[in-house]
Amino acid sequence: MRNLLADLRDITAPGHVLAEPDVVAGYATDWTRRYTGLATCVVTPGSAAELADVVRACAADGARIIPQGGNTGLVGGSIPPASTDGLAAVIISTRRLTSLEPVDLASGQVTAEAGVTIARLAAHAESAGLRYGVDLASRDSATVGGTIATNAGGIHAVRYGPTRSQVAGVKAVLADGSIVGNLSGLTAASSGYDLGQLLTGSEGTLAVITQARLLLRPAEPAAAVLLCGMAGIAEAAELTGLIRAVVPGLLAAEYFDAAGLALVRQAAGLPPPLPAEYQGYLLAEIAGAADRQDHDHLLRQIAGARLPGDTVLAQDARGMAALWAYRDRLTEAIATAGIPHKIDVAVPAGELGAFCAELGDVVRDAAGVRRAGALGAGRESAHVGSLRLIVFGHIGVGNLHVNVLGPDPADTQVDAAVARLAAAHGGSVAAEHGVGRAKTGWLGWTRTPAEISAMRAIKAALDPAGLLNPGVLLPPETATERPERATT
Ligand code: FAD
Ligand code: 2HG
Ligand code: ZN
Repeated sequence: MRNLLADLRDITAPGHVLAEPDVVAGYATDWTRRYTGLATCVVTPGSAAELADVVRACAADGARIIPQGGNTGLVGGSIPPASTDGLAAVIISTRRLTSLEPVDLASGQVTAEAGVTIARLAAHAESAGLRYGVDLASRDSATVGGTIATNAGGIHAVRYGPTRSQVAGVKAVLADGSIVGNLSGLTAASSGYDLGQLLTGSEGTLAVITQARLLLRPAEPAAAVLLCGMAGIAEAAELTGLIRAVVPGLLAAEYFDAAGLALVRQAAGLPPPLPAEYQGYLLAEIAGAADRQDHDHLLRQIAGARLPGDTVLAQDARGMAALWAYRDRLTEAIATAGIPHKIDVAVPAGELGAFCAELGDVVRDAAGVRRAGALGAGRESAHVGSLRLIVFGHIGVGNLHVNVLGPDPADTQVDAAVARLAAAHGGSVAAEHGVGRAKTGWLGWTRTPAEISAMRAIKAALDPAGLLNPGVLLPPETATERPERATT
């Protein structure tokens, strides 16, 4: 191990192999504080070539390699394993890979190094009159490499798709230190397997991404943000469908529940958004129409599509930001209340109501809380004793974030029960946050044995020694059952 540290120090400029325990511990703990691991050191290479040398040195030593960007991931994928088994574990941080090329207006694309943050990329695109299609509340820290590795979704996925839809090419370092990839941005080219798309969503298990060629979109400023109060998620899903049908530019459709709103209001000191209180809230962001008349017509159509409830509409930048605050600050607000269990799932639009109707009971049973009557069937959110359930997410793409406060952070019963419920409703146990370390055991509820075997074969071909992010994404080698479909 001493030799490995010396080798890594020979490769990088002075000060870029961090081995002080306190510093390493900071990198080895995730954003939520729920996941923590053991690493020998953190290396911050200054170029792709240097990163390749670091990977080669790790491979020669049999050291595990944990790629890390902004460390904002929520499923423990950027954190080393908790036990070393006598092997070294090296976190390779991309925080020095920050070069950003000028926007190529002819192709509407840009090339960015893996450590560029999403906020910087977005500002860069905007300064060229374009927009980057992925935006998320972690924008100031989340990186190009990390968002590609997780196939991040975010608030505009309903309009532009997840990160996968923005990737025109990547460059990456494989486990043997070879550099592969293509940044030509020639989307018309088709000459075999698309490594960029293969690495998108691979969560650091197949290669370390060093650079990416990304598609940009036309600038589409928001013209209005609506916040509607309603009886629950089924109504919110229905209204989302109605708005989608009449609005050509639905930029975001986000849901949050009463429990989430209460936490945000408390943490951020915000006033109530609507005169009355509701079980659920839909926030919709709409792009501008061609002219004022069209725009007014559009709003009248949306108003016509409204379900019973209450709506507030903002059309100026300040008003829109004020409404977004109720949604954007949820994760932060939850973190102020404890270490949450975060279960990021995808559920088909038509099943969202049934999923949430069962969720309270499922969470309470898994957490071992007695039936106190406080969480009646059909209620989506509640606070029972020390158990708090908060449901929100990107309803326009069926992506829900179930957050549970109360159960011991080390306990996984609640997480498994919620994931199983999503799978039983025809959904996915993992969505935009990925599988990480948190969900490997449940992958078989969502993917078939043949698919998992194919993924293992790809992993074995690209990383035969299993050095890249071991314990992330792929399940342990035991059979996993598929749940029965829920009867609702
Ligand atoms: P990290 O957390 O460092 O790593 C995440 C995974 O990617 C790990 O498996 C890691 O090994 C791998 N990885 C990182 N860099 C590389 C690389 N260069 N090459 C190969 N593998 C790599 N996520 C969403 O999808 N949508 C949201 O709306 C959203 N909102 C969030 C809001 C908050 C407040 C927070 C804290 C998180 C949010 N997230 C969201 C989760 C997180 O920001 C995303 O998962 C993001 O993609 C992680 O990027 P990162 O650079 O921080 O990656
Ligand atoms: C969001 O949509 C993020 O805000 C974080 O994906 C979700 O905190 C969460 O559970
Ligand atoms: Zn999200």
